[in-house]
Amino acid sequence: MHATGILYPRPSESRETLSLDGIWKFAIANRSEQNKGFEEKWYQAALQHVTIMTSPKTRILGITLDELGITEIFLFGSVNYFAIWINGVEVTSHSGGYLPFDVEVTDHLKFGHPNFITVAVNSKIVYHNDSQRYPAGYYEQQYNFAFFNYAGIHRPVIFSATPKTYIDDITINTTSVSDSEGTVSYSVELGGSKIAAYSVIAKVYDSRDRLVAQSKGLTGEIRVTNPNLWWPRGMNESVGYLYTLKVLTYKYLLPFGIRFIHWNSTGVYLNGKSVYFKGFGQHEDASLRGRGLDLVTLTKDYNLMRWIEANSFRTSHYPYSEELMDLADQQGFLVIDEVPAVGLDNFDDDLLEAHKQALKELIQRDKNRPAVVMWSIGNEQQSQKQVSAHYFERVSNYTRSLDLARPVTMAQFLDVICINRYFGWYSDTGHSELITYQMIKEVTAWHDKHLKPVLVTEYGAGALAGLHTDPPVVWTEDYQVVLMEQNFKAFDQLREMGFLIGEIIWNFADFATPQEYFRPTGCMKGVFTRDRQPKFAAHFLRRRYAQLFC
Ligand code: BDP
Repeated sequence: MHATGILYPRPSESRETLSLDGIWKFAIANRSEQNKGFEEKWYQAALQHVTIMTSPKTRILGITLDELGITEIFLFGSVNYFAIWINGVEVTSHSGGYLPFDVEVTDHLKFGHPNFITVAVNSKIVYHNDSQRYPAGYYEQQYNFAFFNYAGIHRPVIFSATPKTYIDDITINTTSVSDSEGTVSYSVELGGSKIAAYSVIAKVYDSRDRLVAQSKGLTGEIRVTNPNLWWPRGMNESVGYLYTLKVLTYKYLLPFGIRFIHWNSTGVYLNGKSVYFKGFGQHEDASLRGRGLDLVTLTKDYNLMRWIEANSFRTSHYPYSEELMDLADQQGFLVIDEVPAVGLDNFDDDLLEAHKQALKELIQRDKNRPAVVMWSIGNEQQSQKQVSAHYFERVSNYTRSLDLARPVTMAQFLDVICINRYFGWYSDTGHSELITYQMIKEVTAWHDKHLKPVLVTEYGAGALAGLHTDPPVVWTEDYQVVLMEQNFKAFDQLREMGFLIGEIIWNFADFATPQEYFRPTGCMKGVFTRDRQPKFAAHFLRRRYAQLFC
C-alpha cells in the first residue's frame, strides 16, 4: 500500500522519473450517454478506445539500491475529476480536481508488454434535468462559481520508480530566525512495504551547493548560521533565496527557504517585518490551453507580475500547479493558497468531510513552500447563515491542526479577514464617487468587529480592451481605471489606520466563465487580456505598485 506523502517526483540517484505527457487518445461520451464509457468498458485495453501513445512498458532499470526490488508510482498532477485504470483494472480514483494524487502500480504493470492507462474524466458537478424543456437524457450543468468548469487531465502525469523503501514525505518548518541563526525542524517519513532500518541523514546545502548544516535521524532540528533568509520581492535585496535539503540515503532533494511568519490583530510579519500584499487574484486559464499547464504562459505571467511590481497572488479559487508554485518560491512571490471551496451554502457533514480532505491534500502538498504564507479555506461562502459558524469553526481548527505556522483566512474564526468588494460595480454600478467612502467604512467595520488585520482580496471592474468613453462608463477601460483610482484613495487612508495588510485586484487577466448575458465572452476584469496584453489599467496599476513599499 502506498503511503500518504505526496512529494513531487523529483529525479535523483534513487528516483527515476518518466513523463507520461503527450497526446492522449480521447473518446467522448455525449450529453445523453454519460455512462457509455463505463457501460462499454472503454477501460479495457482490447477496445483500443482510450490508450496512450507512449506507455510505460518497460520498468526503469537503473535502480539497484535496494535488492528487495522497486516501487513504481504514477502521480497525476490534477484530474478533474475521476478514476484511473491500468490494463483494464481500476487502480485508483480521486474526487475533486486541482490536487495531486498518486498510486502504487508495481503489481499492475506488465514487464515487457504494452500497458494501457485509461483515465475517466468528467466535469459533472450538479445536473439539472427538466423534462418539460429538454429532450430525454439531456441535462444542463449548474454550478455556483464564476469560472469555466474544465474537465480533463490538466497537469503532468509522472511515472516514477524508487527502491522498495523510499522517502515518502518530508516536513520542514522554520521555527526561529535571527540575524545570526535560522532554526528549521524537519521530519522524514519512509514508505514501502519493507521499511529498512537505517539512519537518515539530512544535509542542508546553500544555493551554491555548499554544505552548511546537517543532522541525523528521522526527525531533528537544523541550525544554519548566518542564514540567507527567504524574502519576497521588495522587502529585501535578496529575493527568493532557497536552500536544498538533501535527505540520504534514499535521496530526495527538497528546496526550502528559511523564513518565519507571525501575525497579530493588525498585521502579518515575515522575518519580523510587516507585509503589505500588492498583487492579483488569478485563474489558471489562457486562450487555447484552457486550464492545461503551459510553461510558456507561466513564464509570461511571472514576467508580467515582475514588470508590474506585484509581490503576491491568491490561488483563486483552487490550488495551482506545482510548477507554478515552484516559480513563486524561486522568484519571491507571496502566495495565499486557496482550497477548492467556492460559494458553499449547505454546510452538512458530507461537505465538511470533503472540505477537510481537500485541505489535508493541499497542506500535504504545499506545507514546505516558503512562498505560501496563508491558507485560504474558501471563497465567498454563505457565511452570514447561522449554521455556517459552527462549520467554519471546525474547518479553521482543522486547518490549524495541520499547520500552526501560517495564518488561516476567510471571515470569522480566522487570523486574517479577507473581503471581496465590488463598490461601483456590483453595487451602485457606475457610481465611482461612492467607492472610497464605502470601502473605508466596510474595511474599518470588519477590523473593529473582530480585531484582526484585513486584506482586500477582490475589487475591480470589467473592461473590454480598446473600449473608451468620456465620461467613463462601465465596461470601458476608462471606468476600470477610475474605479481603481477611487479604491486606491481608500487603501491609502486605511493603510494609515494601520490594519489594512494589502490590496489584491481582481483579476490578473480576463478568463473564461460559463456563458452568461452579463459577461461578454468571459470575465473581463483582467488588468491584462486573456492573451496577456496590457489594458490601460496595467500601466496605472504598475505606477501604484512601484511606489507602494512593503
Ligand atoms: C467574485 C468572485 C469571483 C468572480 C467575481 C466576478 O469571487 O470568482 O469572478 O466575483 O464576478 O465575487 O467578476
